[in-house]
Amino acid sequence: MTLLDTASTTSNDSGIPLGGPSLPQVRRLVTSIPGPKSQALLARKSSAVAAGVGTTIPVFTVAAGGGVIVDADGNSLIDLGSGIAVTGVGNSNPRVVAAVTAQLAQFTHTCFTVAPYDSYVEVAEALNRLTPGDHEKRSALFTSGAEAVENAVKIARHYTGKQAVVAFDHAYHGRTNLTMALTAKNMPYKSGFGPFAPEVYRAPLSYPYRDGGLDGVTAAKNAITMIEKQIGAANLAAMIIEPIQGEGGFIVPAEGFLPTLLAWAQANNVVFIADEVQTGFARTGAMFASDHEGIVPDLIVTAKGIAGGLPLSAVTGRAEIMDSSHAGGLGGTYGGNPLACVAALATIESYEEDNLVQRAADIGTLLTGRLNALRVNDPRIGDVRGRGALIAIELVDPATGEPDAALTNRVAAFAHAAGVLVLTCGTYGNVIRFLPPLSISDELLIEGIGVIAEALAAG
Ligand code: PLZ
Repeated sequence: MTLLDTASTTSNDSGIPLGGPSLPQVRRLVTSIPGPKSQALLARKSSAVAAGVGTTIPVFTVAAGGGVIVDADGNSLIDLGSGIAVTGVGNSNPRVVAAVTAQLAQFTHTCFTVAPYDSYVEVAEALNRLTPGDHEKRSALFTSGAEAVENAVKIARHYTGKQAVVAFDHAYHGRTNLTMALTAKNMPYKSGFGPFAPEVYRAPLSYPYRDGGLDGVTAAKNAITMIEKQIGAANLAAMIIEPIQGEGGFIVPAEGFLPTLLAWAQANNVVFIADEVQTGFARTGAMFASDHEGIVPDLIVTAKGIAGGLPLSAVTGRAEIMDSSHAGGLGGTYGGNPLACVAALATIESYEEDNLVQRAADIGTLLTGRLNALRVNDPRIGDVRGRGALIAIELVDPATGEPDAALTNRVAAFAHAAGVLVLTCGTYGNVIRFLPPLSISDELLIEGIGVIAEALAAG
């Protein structure tokens, strides 16, 4: 059983293909996008689903696996988004399907804080082993990324007895009340949804493409000065940062930025929280993005890629910090649901046994090579950046360097119409990001980038 097993296609009783790696790995359009069935479903969505819940591509999924998504009309699209960096091991990964199917027949829920089960403990052990640093660690499991971020902040406040929290420019940490406060971008995440949680402060980031290439240590010192002058270390419980910013535009900070912040935090009894919700689990060509700079965060928040598509998140960190909260202080009905836990164990097994860290690194080499080749002849591609299978292009007006969100939207719309699912991001809405499942073939990746090239040529 491999990630790209091309066994014959199977389908369910209604003739709808089953997902997983046996789906034909092709881009194939049999209708325009959206086709008639998706159009009918979109009309039903408008009358049944709240308008605030948007969608990136106007088609409805019926099956997915390997590197494709099949829609209700039978179109097979190249998946360059992984459901926002979730299905690293591929949709309906056979290991995950087998583990979840077996668990479904045993029990579906008891609530770990009521009647515990071993898979939760095993996930905690795996996280303690895999996350950076070989010190004594503990983990706690939750359901969404935002919920885990909230818990990391709770734990840091309880441990330090302090209240203030620093987040950074361009940060994204979620949509709940505290995480909206931590998130930087107003539209669409925050506008009209306040008031926001207090004691959240924002520090400047290192953004090499837009800060004149300021070196990482200087950029960190600027942030530290702001923190010392405006908040004071004596009031600061935690500093939270994505080692590579995700929604903010796949911004890789200059070398030295993260280690300088971490050293300052540790010298000042400030808990350093790495939000690896988007960057974690092989995605960047290392098990965690923190590994690229050798930093060992006090707490690390994970979700998305952890469980092959089932909802699970975690906070992992130093035992003395994690154990400081009283029993009953952390929890939640669904945190560490048994289906999600066995999915995580199967997913982690796939990352390790299918060599997906190396696969992500190879995808990065392929993507950056092709995108940099496009950039040579196209000055609208201002920057190509990222690590591993987390790569982006920032589109600009070549004359002024100003962000070009309109071009970005046109490129994404062209790609969607041509059967390539690609996501945008960035504070200025001018970044196209590539987050393919690590189960995608090189052929599909190359074809997908070819469509992006056509989209750019079409302007
Ligand atoms: N931290 C770094 O990337 C989720 C959000 C998409 P949840 N990013 C995708 C959207 O429009 O809602 C994310 C993240 C980082 C936290 C989160 C939040 O994770 O599982 O969406 O709550």
